[in-house]
This record gives sequence, structure tokens and C-alpha cells, in this order.
Amino acid sequence: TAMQAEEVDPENTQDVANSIVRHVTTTLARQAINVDTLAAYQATALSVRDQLLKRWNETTGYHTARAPKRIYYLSIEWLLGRSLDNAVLNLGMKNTYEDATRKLGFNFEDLIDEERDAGLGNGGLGRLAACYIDSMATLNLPGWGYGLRYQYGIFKQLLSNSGEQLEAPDPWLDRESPWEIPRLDVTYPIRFYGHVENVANSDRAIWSGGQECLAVAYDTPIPGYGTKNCANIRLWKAVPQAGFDLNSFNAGNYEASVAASSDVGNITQVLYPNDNMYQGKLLRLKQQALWTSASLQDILRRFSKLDRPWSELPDYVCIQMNDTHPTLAIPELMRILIDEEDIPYSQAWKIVTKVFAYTNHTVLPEALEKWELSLFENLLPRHLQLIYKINYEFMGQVAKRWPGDMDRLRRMSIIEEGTPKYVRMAYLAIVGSFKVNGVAELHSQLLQSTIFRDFVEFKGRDFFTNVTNGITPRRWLLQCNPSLAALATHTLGSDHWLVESKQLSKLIPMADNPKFREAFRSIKQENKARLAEVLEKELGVSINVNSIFAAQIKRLHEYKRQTLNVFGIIARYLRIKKASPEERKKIQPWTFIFAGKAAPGYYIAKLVIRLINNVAKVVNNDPAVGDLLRVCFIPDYSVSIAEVLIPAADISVQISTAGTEASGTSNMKLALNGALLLGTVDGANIEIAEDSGEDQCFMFGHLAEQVQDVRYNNSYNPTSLEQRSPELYEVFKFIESGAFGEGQIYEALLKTVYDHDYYLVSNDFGSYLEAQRLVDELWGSDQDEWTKKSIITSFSMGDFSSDRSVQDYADGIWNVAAERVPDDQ
Ligand code: DL6
Repeated sequence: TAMQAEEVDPENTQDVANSIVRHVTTTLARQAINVDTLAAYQATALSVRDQLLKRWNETTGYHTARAPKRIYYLSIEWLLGRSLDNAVLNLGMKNTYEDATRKLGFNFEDLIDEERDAGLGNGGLGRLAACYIDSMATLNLPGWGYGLRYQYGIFKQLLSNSGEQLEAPDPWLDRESPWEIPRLDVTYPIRFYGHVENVANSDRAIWSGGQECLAVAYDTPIPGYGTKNCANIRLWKAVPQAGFDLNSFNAGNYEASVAASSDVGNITQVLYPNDNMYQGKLLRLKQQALWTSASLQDILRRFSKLDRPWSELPDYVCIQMNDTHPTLAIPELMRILIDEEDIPYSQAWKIVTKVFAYTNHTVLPEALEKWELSLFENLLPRHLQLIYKINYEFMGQVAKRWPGDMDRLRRMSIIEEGTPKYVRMAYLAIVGSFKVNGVAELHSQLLQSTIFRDFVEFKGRDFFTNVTNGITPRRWLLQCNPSLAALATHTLGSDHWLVESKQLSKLIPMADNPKFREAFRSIKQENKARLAEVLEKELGVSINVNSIFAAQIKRLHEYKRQTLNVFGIIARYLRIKKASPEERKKIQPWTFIFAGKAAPGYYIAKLVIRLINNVAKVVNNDPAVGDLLRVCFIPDYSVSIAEVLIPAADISVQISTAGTEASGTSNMKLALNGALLLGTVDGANIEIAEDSGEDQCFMFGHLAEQVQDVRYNNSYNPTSLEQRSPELYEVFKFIESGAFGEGQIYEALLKTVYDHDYYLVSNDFGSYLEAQRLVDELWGSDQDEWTKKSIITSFSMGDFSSDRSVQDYADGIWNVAAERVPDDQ
């Protein structure tokens, strides 16, 4: 007989309160009279988790019985942030939990604040995965995510007195996470190093020896909105093989064997803190190997239970690779099919190339993964052998198509020749996939015309496609901006927009309704006041809540050009200082808000942080400025901080050099919350401007197609900075005069602009200031018009829901259909 679980009625406040108290006493082993906020949070989270797991089990059972084709999303980063608020909202239980916790003497918002962010990602790529899994669950797609359970997430960013970034570890698991379920019974063996013996008269090989460890599964249930369906993220932790290394025990070498086992624990110790920058570290390759192998073993175990022939694998399994980090899954699946299942190479290749699809997230050359061949050969000898074979077959096809074109062979080879040699992961990903996509229209076009051009000729145009990124409206409107969400629901008469986000467009005409404008505006003011309070408290800066809040919140990177922003601030500061009382009246008050981390080894990016902080110090403390200008750098940017910042912004600063930002996603979040776009013609900015209408945006700067020529000129027909941009020249002279600390501090940073100015900072500076002037003009002349534009922007963002993106993937790439758990189940 089936076991019957004790039922908690999730609509019944008393039931829910009881379940929380039960967790206090029996899970946390505390007396009910002795509960602090932290314990109350933990017990509440555990009670919510019970509800999640019920649905998780139902979904798993249903999908096992139905055996649909499944989608597996492999991402080395999952930037989930907090889960409590999101979970109760998606479950439709927020009111009950608010009431229940109030009954117990707690404020639900305080409990939410006790949760640590799950910061298992660097930026856009990891947060995208988090939005996509939310959408997969909401769309009832049979989808799972796979990743790594890093003991330490993205580092904590501290600021020194001189304004420099300092890094500290992020021990997010110190208090344990109530959202993860250890599956100590789900483990897979992983091998590194060792040697390969080829089996005569067969494609098979035997890979043995070397180092063995285990990958252990930890599951995080992800509830859909408005459905019982629950998705899962399975994260792997590396642990030593049970029994350690028996040889060293036998040799009496206890210490060495314990050392070897702690070595294994290191593999999933820490997230690599680079964003858009490849770093060829052995430990990272180990991470990738462990994660891809464990995930594949898990996927194949599930498939084998269906008892279908291997040739049908592509009918049941689709694997989406989030960037090239999981590309090892391609040779790993080949290895399993050939070496363990005894399938001939050519048959295995037919299967493999119907399973994988690859999403590219960058055209920046420094971000493209290529592993040094010798490192690869040592750690993964069998995989390299298979890659050689894959490349050999592939080169044969290219040679047949373009006889004698040696240069093409060299260009397209998965192995980059030279000293040293490299394995080009993007090329392996393309060759092993059935579909490749970019993440915004312009980016997908650039992929095809630049870095993957040869592959377009080889594979044909249809092989490449675009899926513009998206964000979940549950977290990025309902959760972070409840008042605006409520206004939308109230005005539409339904909250259906939360799953049909295009319904938001019905609110666009409300821009002409004065009462609606008033309501919209006062919500923005409330959100600004809430942020101002945080800024005053955390940074000690007085804030003018009637100033233009301009937010640039993203990783620090030269191509994202926080430089342009901070140099613009200095130019504005100089202008304010010089202005006559008459001129001063025309200058609008701005609060420039920055947040973001720099990779610890990225010297120039760290200098930019230092400059911003020192500019802030000077500007914020200069009485001559009055309330016309403030600069705030919020340390330790995270998903939780974004949730407070984004609803408060008036201006969304998206100013990457055209052609460099693949998509951007903070642009979507800010626009959805009513910030007007001050941006370059780049990434998804273009589609945002199309959907909201250019009238709503302040676009500027050189276009992607002009960048090459300008760059060439900057390097080879150099003109002086003074000629390229007299305004910027003045700013540089001011910095060098020691206005923000000794001028030499910033020498290396300024030099990047003086010399080649690869990112066109000087070339775009004039038009950037002009765009800001237009912002000033609108803000100063017509607040009502501003609010109209803000409303139009916000409610034109329906297409940037991750539901749309994920549905595009499901229809256009995965060929996976919804499997909704019946309500009466
Ligand atoms: O697609 C998500 C996100 C984009 O929005 C950003 O424009 C892009 O820079 C980022 N790319 C990466 C590349 N990383 N690697 N490896 O993070 O992806």
C-alpha cells in the first residue's frame, strides 16, 4: 500500500503555521518559545519546501509514467538569488504564508531578508539559466537543469577606503540551504588522467587508471507559476571514492591518501569568477569533465529505464548547452556509446549529433574557450582521442567540399595548430550539434558574419538561428515590484499577464490616462524612496529623490564601458562647477548608480571601480554641487540588490560598444520596470527600442558596422584625443591633475583610451553627452511626458519574457512539448 503523507492544507493559515512550528521543534530541534528570525526563516522555508517536494514528486512521477521527450539544460552557472519569496509567489501561497508567519509573531519580509543569495554565477549567463528554468516549469516542459554545487559562489565584493575592490569568499552554505535535497544515493564515478588501450578490430577503447572520484547529486526544486509542475536543477558535488586510494593505505601512506581525497573535494569548491573571459585552468577543466560526465550518466540511466534502442535517444533526449562550457558532453556521450555500449563510431556519431544544441553568448575573442592540448591530453586522454577522430572526419568533409583549400581547413579545424596547440571548444560544439543560436538578433547575425562564417558556408543558413534572451516576469516584476504588478493586474482585471506577458501591451493606451499616470508615477516614487533610504543608510550619501536615477548595473568590463559613464559624470561635474546661476537652472539633478563586480584579475576593470568611488567621494561632498549630482557605487551586487534597484530606476544605462554585448538582460529588467533606455545600438537594446518605439529611448553612438573602421583609424591613423573628443580631453586633464587622487593611479586606464581606444570611448563620448542632454531636456520640461514614455516602455516588454524565449527554444530547437500534471492528480 502507498504511504500516506500527513496533509497540510496550504490555504489554511493555521495548518501552515502548525507546519512551521513543527519544523522549528522537530527539524531545527528548538523550543517553540525560543525562535529568532533566522530560525523562523529556516522553519518557514522548510515548510514551503514540503509543498515544493509534493509537487516535485508528482511531476517526476507523471513524467516518468508519460515518458515524454525531455530537455536538459546544461549550465555551469545558476544565479538563483533567493528562493523563499519566489517560491511562495509561484505556488500562489504568499498570502497564507504572510498570515501564518504574522500569527507566529514575525514579519514575512524580515524572514525573506534572512536568506543568503545562491550566487552560483557571474552575471547574465547564469541569471539567464535561472530565468529559463522558471519558465520551463511554468510552461510545463519536462525539463531539468544540470550544474555544479560550488561550496563558494561568486566572491563578496568589499570596498577599501581608497575605493578599491577587495574580494572575500562567499560561504553561502554555512547555514545550509533549505532548498537543496542531497541525493546521497545518486552518485556516479568520474575518471581523470589514466591511460587508454584501444581494442583491436573495434572502435572501442578501455580507459583505466588515473584518479577516480564520485559526483553526488543535490536537487533544487523549481516551481512553475500557475501550475503544479515543478522543474529540477541537479547540481553535482565532487567527493572522494569510498575507500580512498587503497594502495596508499596498504603502503602505510595514510597522509598521502587523505591528501588525495581532499584534492578531489577541491573540484567543486569554488565558482570561477570570470565573466566573458576565458582562463585555461586545469581545475576548471576538471569541473567541466565531472559535471558533463555525471549529467550524461544520469540522463542515460533515465533513458535506459525506457528500454528503447539507442538509436531512439534523440527522440527522448535533447541537451541544450549554455555556452561552450559543457561541450565535453559531446565526446563523453561518444565515449559512453562506443566504449561502454559497444556501438560503432559512425552509428554513435549519428545519435550524438541529433541530441545537442549550442547557444553562443559572446563574440569577444578573449571569451572563447580553447584548451591547451597537452593539458587536455593528460586529464582526458580518451576524450582527446575521440576529438581527433571527430576532427579527422570533419576535415575530410571540408576537404571534399573545397578541394585544395588548405587555409579553410586550418581555419575550421577543431584543433588549432601552432605552439602550443589548442582544442577550440566552440567549433567542437558546432560540429557536434544540430542547431546553434545566438541570443539577440544583432548578435546572431554577427555570429554568422564573423566568428562562425566558415561554418555557415559549411552547414547552411538554417543551421544557425536566433533566440532573443528573456527574463521571468514573476521575479522581475511581480516579486521585485509588487505595486506595479498590482496596478497591472487591477487595471487589466486579471493577473493572466504573468503567464501571457504580451497581455501587458493592453496597458499601453493607459499612458494617456492622467489617473493611471499618477498611479504609475507614485509607484516609481515609492520605489525610489525605498532605494534612497538604502543608499543613505549603506553609503551615507544624501539623495534627492526627485533626481534622475540612472542605473548601470552589470559586471565591470571594458566593452560595457562604465568608463563612458564615469567620464560623463566628471564632464557634468565640471559643467555644474562652471555654470552661472542662469545656466545652473537648466541642469537637471541626476543620481548615477553603479553596481557590479570586476574579475579579481582584471586590472583595468578594477581601476574603473576605484575611479568611480573616488569621483563619488569628491562629487558627493562638494557643496558647490548642491543636489544636482550624486554618484553611488553599491558594493557586492547580487540578485537581491538588483531586486531593489531595478524598480527604482528612471534611466537604464546600456552603453556597450556596438557589436560587443551579445544581448544584455538588465536592459530588459529595467525597461519592464519603466526605466527609459539610454543606450547604444547593440544587443537586445535594438529590439527593446523597436518594441517600445524609438521615441521612448535615447540611442546614440557608432553602429556595429562602423566600429571596425573607426577602430582601424584609432590605431593606424591616430588623431590626438583632443581632436577626437575635446570634452573627454578636458575630463582626462582633470583626472590627471589629481582631482580624484593622484593622477598616475589611473594612468593605465586612461592610456587605453589615449592609445588605441579599442572600445571607441572617445569616439562615442560626444554623442553620449548629447543623448544625456536630451534626457535633461525631457525631464526638465515635461514630467508627464516622461511618465507616458515610462508606461509605454514598461508595457511594451511582453516579448522579453523568458516564457517567450523558452517557447521559441521548445518549438524551434528542442522539439519538446508540454506535459502538464493534471490538477486532480
Ligand atoms: O546571454 C546571456 C548573457 C548576455 O545577455 C550578455 O550580453 C553576454 O555578455 C553574456 N555572455 C557571457 C559569455 N560568457 N561566457 N563564457 O556571459 O550572456
